Amino acid sequence: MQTKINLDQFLVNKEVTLQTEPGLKEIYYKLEEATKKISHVVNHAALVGILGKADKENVQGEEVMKLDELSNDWLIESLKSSKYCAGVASEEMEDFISFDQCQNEEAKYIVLFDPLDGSSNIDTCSAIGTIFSIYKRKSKGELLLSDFLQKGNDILSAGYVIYGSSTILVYSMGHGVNAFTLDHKEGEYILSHEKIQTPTSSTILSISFGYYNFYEKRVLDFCHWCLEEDKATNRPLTQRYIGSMVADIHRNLLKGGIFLYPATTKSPNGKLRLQYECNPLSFIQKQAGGKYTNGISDILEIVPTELHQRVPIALGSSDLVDKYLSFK
Ligand code: AHM
Ligand code: MG
Repeated sequence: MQTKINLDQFLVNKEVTLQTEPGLKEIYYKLEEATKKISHVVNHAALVGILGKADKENVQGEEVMKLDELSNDWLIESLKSSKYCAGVASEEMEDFISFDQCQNEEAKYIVLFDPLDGSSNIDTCSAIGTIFSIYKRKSKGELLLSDFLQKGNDILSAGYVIYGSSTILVYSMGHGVNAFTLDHKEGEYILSHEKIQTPTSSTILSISFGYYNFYEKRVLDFCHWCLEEDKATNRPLTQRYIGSMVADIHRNLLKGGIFLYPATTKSPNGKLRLQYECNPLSFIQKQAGGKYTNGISDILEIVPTELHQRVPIALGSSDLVDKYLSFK
């Protein structure tokens, strides 16, 4: 039988980035700790009375679920206990948090996260996830807002944990994408997908047609192209849209496809957040050989001007992203 490699062993033995950034190892231990707890509670949510709404709205006026809050608290608690983590910013909080240790030289890293993406699926047992990215802070002493407004290309490491039929942690430190499946019995993330590469061509289209009447012409033209019949290019494409970005992206990462959350006439910047969702997932997609765009430029080159910035996004297999960009 093949020897099992857990995430901690993989990081120590295979992750070259740790040679220059050894503190990242501990940040990952903390992310593992928190996401294992989230995974457990997501699996038992109905039994421990934490399904449903928390009876408040987040900074963006969206409904907060009880599990959103709990996941947020656990990530903060775990990361706060690392001397290497200076502070965090979360999709669920208006401002970033500076930890006491931010005054110390060792506290080199900051972490941005969406604690539980796809919240609207929590109560119906569909896949949801935690998305994270780690940056090196630029300041010394007190943390500054500018530490959290770095462009995606400054990411040191990013990834996500999908809580689906399995719990899987997918990450990259800029040298490819690897995935680890949580062995619930052992309580360890075990290497299950090494060096993931997104197929360059695919037949999966992931977009919400609920906004059909609000998309710009270019998006509609692309969708119409996807739905045309053409055997040579395997069209029409199959439509798959869960409404949980992590789940849609994870499927497309492995099988190929294109995921779009474009601008609409009602939301000219789309819905998804640059720092918490689009940057980390574009980083992963790039590392897996796929493409990503806001329709005009390179998402990872956008310098954020605020903590909760939104951006339209299309990402996935390179042939489909190129095709999308060919429509004007
Ligand atoms: P959330 O972070 O509040 O869960 O919102 C983000 C989610 C994404 O996971 C998903 O792609 C999108 O919202 C779905 O939105 P819509 O219901 O408008 O299609
Ligand atoms: Mg989200």
